[in-house]
Amino acid sequence: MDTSVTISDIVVLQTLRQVLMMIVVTLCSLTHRRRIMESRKLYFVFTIIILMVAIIDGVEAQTTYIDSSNFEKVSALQKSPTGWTPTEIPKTKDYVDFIWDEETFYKDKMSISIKISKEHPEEEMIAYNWHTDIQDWENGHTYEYSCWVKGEDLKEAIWVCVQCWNEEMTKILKFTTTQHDYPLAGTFDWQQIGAVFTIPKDTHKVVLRAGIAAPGNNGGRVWYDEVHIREISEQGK
Ligand SMILES: [Ca+2]
Repeated sequence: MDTSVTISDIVVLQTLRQVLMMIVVTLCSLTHRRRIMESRKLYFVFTIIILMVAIIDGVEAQTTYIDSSNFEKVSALQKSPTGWTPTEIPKTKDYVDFIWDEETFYKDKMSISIKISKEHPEEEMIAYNWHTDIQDWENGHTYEYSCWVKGEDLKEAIWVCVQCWNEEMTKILKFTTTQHDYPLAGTFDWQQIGAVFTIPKDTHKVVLRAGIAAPGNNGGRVWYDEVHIREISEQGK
């Protein structure tokens, strides 16, 4: 029986957790004003809610990732997010900002962002992205990646994709992207996206890219936070 927890399961659990915590806060507020906790029934409801929140936290804590990025600073000397590199193109560098952002983030204190100027040349079709090499994967195994994203003034969908490369780095053996299942454009608040991929034999490098394209997204901006990759199943299972 497959007991793995998918992205949609985690989103449902997180939403349920938020609702339960709101009920707890409301109950605490009522207690303060009306001594309502003298009721045994309400004590019982309060206890059940706290237990459910603890169970949800336990399910999330059991999720094991092969690779994760939260984009937080490890040391004061660090100049860029650990393991991540921007695609910087000399002739358009004045029109694109790759930002390690301390003002907008989904969790903790930092995220990564790409901001494309309104003046970016119209004739340059470029897929700007932050990218990282995924670690600790195995050929033939199936993995799920997930990421929280936020967008502003985007005309074309943002994407998070995975490329499985051959040894010579001349051919992509497998390409997976979020664009079809999560066609997110315009201005939108933080939400979680992701996809599932199986690594073909003869793969030597697996690269995850998070980005937006110009000139379609000129004047737009995207943020990424909490990137996770976890194994779904081993070969033959
Ligand atoms: Ca973060």
